[in-house]
Amino acid sequence: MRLVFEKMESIIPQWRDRVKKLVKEHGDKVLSEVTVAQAYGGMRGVKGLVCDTSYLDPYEGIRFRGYTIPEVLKLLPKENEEAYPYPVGHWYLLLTGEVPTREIVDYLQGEFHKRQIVPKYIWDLIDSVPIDTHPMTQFSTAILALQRESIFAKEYEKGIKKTEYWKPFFDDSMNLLAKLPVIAAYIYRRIYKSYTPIEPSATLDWGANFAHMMGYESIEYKNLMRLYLILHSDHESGNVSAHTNHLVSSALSDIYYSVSAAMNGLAGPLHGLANQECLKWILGLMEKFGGVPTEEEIEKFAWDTLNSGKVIPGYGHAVLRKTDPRYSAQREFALKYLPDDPIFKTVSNVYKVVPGVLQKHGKAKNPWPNVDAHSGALQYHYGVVETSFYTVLFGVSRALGITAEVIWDRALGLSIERPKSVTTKQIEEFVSA
Ligand code: CMX
Repeated sequence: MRLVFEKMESIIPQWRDRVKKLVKEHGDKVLSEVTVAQAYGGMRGVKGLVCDTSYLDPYEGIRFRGYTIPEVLKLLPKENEEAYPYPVGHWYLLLTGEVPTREIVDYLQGEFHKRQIVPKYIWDLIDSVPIDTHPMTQFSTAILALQRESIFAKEYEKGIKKTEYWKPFFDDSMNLLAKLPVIAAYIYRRIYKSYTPIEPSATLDWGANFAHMMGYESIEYKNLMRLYLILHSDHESGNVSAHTNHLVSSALSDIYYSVSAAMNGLAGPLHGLANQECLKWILGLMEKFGGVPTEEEIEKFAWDTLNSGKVIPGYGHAVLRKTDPRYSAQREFALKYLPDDPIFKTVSNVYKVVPGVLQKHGKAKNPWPNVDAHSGALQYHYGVVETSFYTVLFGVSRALGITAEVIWDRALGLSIERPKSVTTKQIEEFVSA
C-alpha cells in the first residue's frame, strides 16, 4: 500500500479538470500588468506564477495550504502535547492540502527511514572537496551528484507519458528528502566536528533524526529542529529558491537538478544566507559593546552598517509589509525556552530599534524583521555556533516546500517557463511613442 501516492493519485484528476476549465474559459483574463520599473526591478509584484502549496499575504504573512503557522503547529500530529509537529506531516499538508492522521505520518516516516541510505560515492565526493568550501556548496554538490539515482530521468529515457511525469517526481522527492538531513549532518560533522559522522536512527522522526545526526540529543533542540523545518519550508513560489526550482524543473530537469539549483539561489546573502549574516551581525554588535547592547548602542551600530553601504541582515522583505510570522513563532519559542539568553535579549532589543532606523533611513519598503533575524539566536543557544552552516538547515527545510510544488507542476502539466524579454532600446521607443 502506498498511502500518500494513492492519495495524490486520487486528487490530481480533479485539479487537472479545474485548471483545464479555468484556462479554457478564462485564459485571456489579465492577472497582472508589467511596468518598466518592474521589468528592471526584479519583477516585484508581477502576478505570473501559480502556487497552491502556500500563499504569502504582505500583511498577514504565510499560510500553508490556507493554514496560518499557529494553526499548523496546533493541527499537525506530534509526539505529545508539548512537542512540535512532525515535519513529514507538514510535507503531506503541503502536498495534499489535508492535515494527515497519525497513521499517515507513521507511514511517511517509515518510508523516509527506508530511503535514507546515501550511496558511498556521495561521501567520497564530499570528502574530496576542500574542507573550507562553504557548507552550502558541499550540500548543493552532493544533491547534484545524486542525480544519477533519478527515477524520472530513467523513465523519461524510456518514454513515460506526460500525464505520468509526477509519479517518478514523487518517488525522486521522497528519496531525496529522506537523504537530505543525512547529507547535511554529515557535512556538519565533517567540517566542524573533526569528521565524526553519526549514523541515522531507524526510529526517530525526520526532524529529530537530523538533530541526532548533528549530535544534539536534547528534547528541546529536537523540537526546535521540527519547528525550524516547518517554518522555512515554503514561502509561495516567487522567492529565489522556489522560483529557481520551478524554472529548472520546467525544462523537465529532474528533482536533483532543480533542488540543487534552488540551493545555489538560497546560498545568496539577500536570500537564505541572511541567517548566517544576521547572527554574525548580532555577535559583532555584542562584541563591540561587551554584551547585551543598549538601545542607543544598537541605533549607532545600525547606522554604521547602513552608512557603510551594507544592508541590515534579517530585516526587510520583497513581499511582506509587517513582522514575519515565522519570526514571531521563533520568538515565542525563545520566550518559552530561553528568555534569559543574552543573544535572544539582543535580538529582542534590535527588534525595538532597527525598524525605526530603517524608517528614518527611508529606503527599505518593509522595516520589519524576516525569518532570518531570529533563527541563528536559537541555534546558537543550543550549541550550533557555526554560522556558516545555518543556510544548510534552511535548505533541508526549503526542500519540503519546493518538492511539493514541483510534483504539482508536473501533475498539472505546466509548460516550460519562458517569459519574453525586451531590449532597453525597445522600452525607450515604447515610452516615447
Ligand atoms: N537594510 C538596508 N537597506 C535595505 C534593507 C535592509 N535590511 N532592506 C531593503 N533595503 C534597501 C534595498 O537594498 C533597496 O536599496 P536600493 O534602492 O539602493 O537598491 C531599497 O531598500 C528598496 O528595497 P526594497 O524594495 O524594500 O526591498 P527588495 O524587495 O528590493 O529586497 C530584501 C528585499 C529582503 C532582499 C531586502 O530587504 C534585504 O536586502 N534585506 C536584508 C537581507 C535579508 O534579510 N534577506 C533575507 C530575506 C528573507 C529570505 O529570503 O530568507
